[in-house]
Amino acid sequence: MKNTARAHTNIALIKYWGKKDADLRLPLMSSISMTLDAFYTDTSLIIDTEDKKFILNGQEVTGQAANRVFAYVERLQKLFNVSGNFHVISDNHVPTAAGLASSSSAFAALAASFVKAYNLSISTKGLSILARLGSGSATRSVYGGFVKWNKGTNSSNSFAEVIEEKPQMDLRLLAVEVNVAEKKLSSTEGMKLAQTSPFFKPWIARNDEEIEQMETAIKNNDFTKLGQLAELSASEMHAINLAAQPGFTYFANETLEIIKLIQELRNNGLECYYTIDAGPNVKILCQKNSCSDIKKYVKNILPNVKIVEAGFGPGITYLY
Ligand code: 2P0
Repeated sequence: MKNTARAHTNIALIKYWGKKDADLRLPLMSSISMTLDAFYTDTSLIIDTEDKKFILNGQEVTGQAANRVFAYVERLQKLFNVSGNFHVISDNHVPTAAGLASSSSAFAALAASFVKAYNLSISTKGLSILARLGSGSATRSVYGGFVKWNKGTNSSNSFAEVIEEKPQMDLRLLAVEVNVAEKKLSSTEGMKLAQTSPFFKPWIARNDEEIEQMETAIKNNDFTKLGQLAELSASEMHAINLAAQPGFTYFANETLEIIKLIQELRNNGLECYYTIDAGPNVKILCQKNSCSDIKKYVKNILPNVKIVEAGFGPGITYLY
């Protein structure tokens, strides 16, 4: 029986950045993402063990990170009226060089391994709902390709669906890791603060239109429109953060240097766009034939950054 679940990370092209219900992780906006092939988490849930353990990349984890994982599994146990101690064994194949958060793949893989361990019969839609309870972005990692998370109005209608599972679009992502050791504000905390910004409400009001435009760009295989919309969504999110009360930013000096470079490359005819999450790292959206030139230009201004290239990844799979 295949007990290990594999989920890939995703990058939001239209951002999720605000909750209307923190406990249920119900978002204030719908979002659209691209699942990535290069980064994934493999997780097995072993049940009816003597004690409770979280083992990540071969090492036992304790403290806050372990407590979040335990609380999540216990929450699912309550929901399904099952019990028992358990071991969560995870391997994260998210290279530290990528500067990508792994909570999307981590909670999607954990939700899937829970369902498998207890032999529950649940649809992929149901799995997407369960993943959402662990981390909002995990709701999208259940599927591959281009994915949309409909915000919904309650826990049973807030889940993701596929827009295109195996997209034909010529689209690559270059994850550029900026070298900073600053402690970052978690997504959960950042999105709480963002709601104090005067630009937050106008942004929410634009969500339906932005989602519709992005879906159209995907359906039309329109890389230019997709890039423009993704960059705008990221810029809006980060402008909101700057104008929060108190204001904050995830940007480092290098983040701005790369943004300026991307604008300059575009002005010179090399088409590429940026998107940025809750950290200083920049993800560049580009087409296959321009990847190597773009990497070279980034290295010219920042020789020490690491760059990892990714394409479209699949949804949940079960291994072993
Ligand atoms: C996203 N990001 O849509 C957004 C856009 C970054 C920017 O990190 O609090 O880890 O667990 O629901 O899913 C989403 O943060 O936050 C996130 P929680 P999550 O991917």
